[in-house]
Amino acid sequence: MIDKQFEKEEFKKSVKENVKFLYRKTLEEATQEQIFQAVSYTVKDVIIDNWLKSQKAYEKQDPKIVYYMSMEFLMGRALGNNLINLGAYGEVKEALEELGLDINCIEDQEPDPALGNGGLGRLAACFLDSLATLNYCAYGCGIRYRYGMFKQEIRDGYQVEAPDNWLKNGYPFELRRPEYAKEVHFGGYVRVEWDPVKNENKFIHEGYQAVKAVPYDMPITGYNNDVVNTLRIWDAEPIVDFNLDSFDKGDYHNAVEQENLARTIVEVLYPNDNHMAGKELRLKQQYFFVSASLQAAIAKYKKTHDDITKLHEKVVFQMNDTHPTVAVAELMRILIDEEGLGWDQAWDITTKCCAYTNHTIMSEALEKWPIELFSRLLPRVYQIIEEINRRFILEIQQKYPGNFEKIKKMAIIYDGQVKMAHLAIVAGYSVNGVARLHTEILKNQELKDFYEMMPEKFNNKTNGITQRRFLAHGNPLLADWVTDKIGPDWITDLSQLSKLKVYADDEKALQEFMTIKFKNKERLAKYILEHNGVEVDPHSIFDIQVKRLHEYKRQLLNILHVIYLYNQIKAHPEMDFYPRTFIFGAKASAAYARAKKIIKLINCVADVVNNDASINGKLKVVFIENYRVSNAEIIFAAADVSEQISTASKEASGTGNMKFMLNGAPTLGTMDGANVEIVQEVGEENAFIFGMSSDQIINYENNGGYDPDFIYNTDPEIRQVLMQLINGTFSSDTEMFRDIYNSLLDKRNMPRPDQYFILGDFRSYAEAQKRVEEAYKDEKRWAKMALLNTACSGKFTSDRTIQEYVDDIWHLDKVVVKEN
Ligand code: CRA
Repeated sequence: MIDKQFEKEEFKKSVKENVKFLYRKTLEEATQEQIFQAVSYTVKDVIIDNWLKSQKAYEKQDPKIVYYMSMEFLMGRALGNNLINLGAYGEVKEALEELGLDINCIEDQEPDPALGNGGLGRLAACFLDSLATLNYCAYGCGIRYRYGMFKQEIRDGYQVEAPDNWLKNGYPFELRRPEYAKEVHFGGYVRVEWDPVKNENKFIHEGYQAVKAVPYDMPITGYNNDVVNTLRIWDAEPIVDFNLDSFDKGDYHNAVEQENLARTIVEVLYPNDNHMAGKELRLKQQYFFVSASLQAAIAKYKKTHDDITKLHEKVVFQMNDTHPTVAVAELMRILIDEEGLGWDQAWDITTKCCAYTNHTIMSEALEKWPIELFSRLLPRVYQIIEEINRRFILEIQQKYPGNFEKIKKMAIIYDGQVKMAHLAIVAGYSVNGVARLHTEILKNQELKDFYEMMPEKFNNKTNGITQRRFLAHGNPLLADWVTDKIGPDWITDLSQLSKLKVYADDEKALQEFMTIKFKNKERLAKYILEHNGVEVDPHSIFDIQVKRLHEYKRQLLNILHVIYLYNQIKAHPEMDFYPRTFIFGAKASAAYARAKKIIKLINCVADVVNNDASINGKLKVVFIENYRVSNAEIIFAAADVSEQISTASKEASGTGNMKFMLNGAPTLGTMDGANVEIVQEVGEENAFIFGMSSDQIINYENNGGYDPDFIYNTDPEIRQVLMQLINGTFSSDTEMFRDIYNSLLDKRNMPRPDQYFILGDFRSYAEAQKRVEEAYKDEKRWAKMALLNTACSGKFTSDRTIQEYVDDIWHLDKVVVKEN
């Protein structure tokens, strides 16, 4: 049933009134951006009613709550998604049309709230969508960065970063909640005082700097169930009262420092994906939002419950990677210092409330903090971690007497560093990986010692994505077609897609499916022309790799293969070659020089290839600027081939792979991350698998690597490609790509040349690409493959993932908000 506010006449009236009140303008005078704001306020009105209703239902039903603790939430735009979930997209689209407005243009006015880097942050956003849709009470807890993920501009082929001032015009879908502000303390020292009543030491934190954490709430709408949950992100403000106090004491300097701390702490998202920079400000950010979120969660619990020792019956904190792991020590601090519990009781509660998800085995991503920094910034929390560590080491000694290797490998504090993963595993009651292969590698390699000591904690939760955003909203043509064929239940039960399998040999259905794909390719071609000024042919194969730029993801393998194809076409102009458009989209961390060079290389190759008339447009290379959630939706819908070519064992799961599959693009990939499960679902004959296995890679790594020289020496075509990196083919500056060349071949490259086995997998990749071409030439075969990818993608909904978290880890209660 459609809400009254979305009856067209009501809706139009409300939009006009909002334009008037907000801007003192008529609709005709208002800009598109102002109309976006007005429309959003109308939608928010409806959401607020459901938000209140949800809160009332939660108060009455008192369900267990999951707090999803995450440094990142890559939300993407809210307007369209909210309309989809409220079941009002069509209605509003028509109402806007009647006002002479195009809903796509209005949606395009919204800045992407980009409070995340890549997969991990987008996963958090999909999880919130699924939690609300499945009727679970959940809070997302994070930071309201003033500047989100930087905007990427490409100038002269180089990435240039521009600030993402997403709050510039005010964000309509947020609500400031000053009444829930909390204080967070940094620095200072811990004074120990004897408590004669309790007959024990008291620990008093003094001389600290304080920051006020002020929450902003964003509504998270469930699909057609009136549920509205909350993403609570914290802003930092100086504490005014304390300031005045400081002035009185003449402590001017301290007052200024507190003011500075408040200003800098939430300033900007660290733009690293899968990499730890180790900056002090980052640890401040972590503690800031964790402390505020825990304080708020406990205050909320205490409002309606009086036994703090039963906290775990109503509350669970899920730690999204180690970034929020300081939560376990902060929870101990609150329970001991503020709630007055003893250590054992506090530990019992903490270890029943905290659970940890691991998202990577990349060693440079593992968080380790120098003791000096940690104890200076968080003296009381550090004390508690020391005690956790002391007790854990005793446990190790008891279990493995005399085995000092175990202590060395497993201690939380060792070698002058605090190891956050070890803390998370020791204090968490659950440790999960994000795809089957990844969890197996954790158990058998990276976390082997922990798995042997506490196997009951380890479990797998294969990632998922929300079909509401990545099919219903991003690909309306296919969404309508699917609904036409199997009804609308797939929107909340993606396993229904398997019913599409009966159309795998139905010529009419296959043709419809491919016609939709073609229209989506035209839509993307239009976007590329408008935003990149490159003309691409929607009849060519759209071969797409979009994801963060990282050496392990091997965009370099892709572009080297493009060069190889280019050489082939030039050498054999008569060769039968199906036209191909290679599309890239990727942001490189601002400080990751080699990744930025790879972007430059892609653009330089594009320049040469796209402007070489002699190849008759058979090859095109496009780098889409500023890849982000909003253009991702358009890109996935238009893909023929999904490039998932990471070095096996390195990509914990991947989630882009699932979005492509859902939209009918077969995977060209390695047996890595969730690709393994994708292939299992769709069948090997409907994917293009290549490359070394994770066992082979790990085997090489444990035995000092492999020899890329041998390949260079014995394969002249690969050698030619490598030569072209340094002989001026793609840049008049022959030194331009020297570093990339050296990364593959120079013995001095650390830790070893071609660390990611690009040359090792090159031939196998080229052969797989050949198979792609052969398959594509056979129209019927390809259509069947594409359709089967959509039909077999049901497993990869985040609804399934969330239900598994609920069943195995969180044990939440379903709530009812919508009365029938
Ligand atoms: N970079 C993994 O690399 C995975 C996501 C979400 C990552 C991806 O393979 O799909 O997490 N890891 O689980 C990560 O951020 C800190 O580790 C990612 O997004």
